[in-house]
Amino acid sequence: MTQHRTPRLLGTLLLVAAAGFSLAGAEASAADRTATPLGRVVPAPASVDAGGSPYRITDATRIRVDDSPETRRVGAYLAGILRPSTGFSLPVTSQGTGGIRLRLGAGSGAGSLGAEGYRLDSGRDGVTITAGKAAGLFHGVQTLRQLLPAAVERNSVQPGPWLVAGGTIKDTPRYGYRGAMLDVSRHFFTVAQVKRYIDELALYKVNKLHLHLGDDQGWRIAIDSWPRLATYGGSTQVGGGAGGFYTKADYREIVRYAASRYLEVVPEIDMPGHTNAALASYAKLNCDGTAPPLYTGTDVGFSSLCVAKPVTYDFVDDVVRELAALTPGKYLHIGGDEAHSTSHADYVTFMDKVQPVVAKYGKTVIGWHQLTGATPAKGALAQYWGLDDTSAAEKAQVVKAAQSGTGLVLSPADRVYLDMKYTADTPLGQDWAGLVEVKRAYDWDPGTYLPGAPGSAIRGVEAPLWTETVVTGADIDYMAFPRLPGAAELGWSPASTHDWDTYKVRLAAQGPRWEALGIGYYRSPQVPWPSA
Ligand code: NGO
Repeated sequence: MTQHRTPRLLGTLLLVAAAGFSLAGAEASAADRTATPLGRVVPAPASVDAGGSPYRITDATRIRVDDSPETRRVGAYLAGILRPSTGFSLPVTSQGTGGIRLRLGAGSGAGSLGAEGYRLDSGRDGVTITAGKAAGLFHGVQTLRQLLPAAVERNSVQPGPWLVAGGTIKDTPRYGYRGAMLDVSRHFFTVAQVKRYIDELALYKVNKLHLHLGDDQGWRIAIDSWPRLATYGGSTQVGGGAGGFYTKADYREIVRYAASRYLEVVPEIDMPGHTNAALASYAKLNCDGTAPPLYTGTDVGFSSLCVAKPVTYDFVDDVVRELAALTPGKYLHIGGDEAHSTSHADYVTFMDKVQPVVAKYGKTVIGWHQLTGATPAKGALAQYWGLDDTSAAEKAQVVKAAQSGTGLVLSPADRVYLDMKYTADTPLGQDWAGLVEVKRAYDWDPGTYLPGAPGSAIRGVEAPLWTETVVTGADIDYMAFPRLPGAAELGWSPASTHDWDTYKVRLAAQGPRWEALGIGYYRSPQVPWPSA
C-alpha cells in the first residue's frame, strides 16, 4: 500500500508546488475529480440534493451505530465491505461523533421514510444514514457503497482516496415488491450460488427472492411427508445431470442469509401443471396410477396433477404445510401457469381447493397470471408474464382481476425475463418472447404498462431467470447483468427519474463495480461503459 501511495503523493505534491496551490486546495480538486456524483446510483434515488464538501473515509473513520442490535448488524455488514479494500480498521462503535453514522428511527424525518426508505447526509465531517427501519439503513448502505469508487468492492487493499460526495439523498421505494426469481428446478443451484445471487440482488435494493422449487425436471425441496419428491424427483435436471435438492437445513440457511440482506424468500411449487417430477416420484398422484419417467427435456405443458383424486389434496396440504413452516415471509407461490394438460373446469376446481390451503397455513397466494382465469383468493397477487402484444382478451382478464382487488407483480417476458437472449448472437437463453437488449428491459413504465389496472393494484416488478439454458453461476451473472439493475430500478425509483439517456450513464458506472466483484456481464453496445 505504501509503495503505491508514495509516488502518487509525490506526484501530487510536485503538481501542487508547480501550480502554487495549497495542499488543502489540491485535496479539494482531487475530490472533485474522484468523488462519484451524488446521484450516480442504481436504482436512482427519489431525491438528490448535491453540494458541500465531500467526506473522506480514512484510517481514523469509525462506523458509529446506535445501540440496537439491528443497527450494529448493518454496521458490521458495512465494515465487512469497506475493510478489505480500504485496509482501514473501521471499528463499529456507539461512542463519539462524526465518521459514518447509522441511525435508526431518530429525527431527520425518519418517520416519513417508511419500512425501507433512508436519508443519507454527507459533508466534511461525516456521512449519516438515517432510517425508520433497519431495511432502510441497509438500502442506504448500498447507496453509500455505490458512491465510493468501484475498487471498494475488491478483496485486497486499494489506493483510494475514499470520497463520498457532499449533499443529501432522500430515498423511498416506488413499490414494496421488488423481486427476482431463480428457477432452481430446470438446473439446480447450490446454496452458495443462491447466496451469491442474493448479494448481487441486495446491491440493487431487490427485496424478494422467488425460488421456483418444483417443475417437470426437478423437485428441489425436502418434504418429510413425501420424501421421494426430493430424493427421486430431484435426482436429475435439464440435460440429464445429477440435479439436487435443498435439505430443510439448506433451505433455512438460504432464508436466513436472504433475511440478513433484507430479502424475503418467496417459495414456489408450480401446480397443477409443471409437476412431472412429483408425478414421477409417486404413482398414486397420477390419474391412471402409473408414474411417468423423470423428464430432462425443455417442453412445457404436458403434466398435470390429478384434480379428481383426493390424494392430490393430501399432497398439496402436506407440501404447503411444510413449506409454510420454512417460510417466515408472507407469500407462497402456487404457479398455475401453462396448465395445458388440465381442463379449464379442473383448473378452476383445483385453484378453488388449493388457495384456501395456503391461507390455512397463514400465507398469501401468488400465482402466475393464469390464476386470474380462476377466482383469485382475497389478497392474492397475480404475476403477469405476458408480452407487450399479448392478446387484448388476456390482458383484459388480468386488468379485470386487478380492478376487483387482485394485486399485480409485473414480469413482462419481453422486458424482464432474464433468460431471453440479448441479441441473436447471445450464446445462452431463449428467444420465444423476443430478443431483450438492455434498453428494452428498462424502457417501460410499470405504472402504465397494463392500461386500466388501478395504480394501487401494481405491487411491483420481478425479473425471473428461468434456467433451461443457464447452468453455472457465471451463466446467472451473464444473463442478469446488466438487465437486472434495470428491473430493480423500475421497482424502486419514482417514474419521474425514468430516462434512458441518464440511466445508461448510471448503469455504465456499474461495470467496473461488477468487474471488481467478479461478475461477468454482457457488454451491451447500448451502454457507454468506461474504457478499461
Ligand atoms: C414461461 C414458462 C416457464 C419457462 C419460461 C421460459 C412461465 C411463467 N412459464 O414462463 O416454464 O421456463 O417461460 O422463458
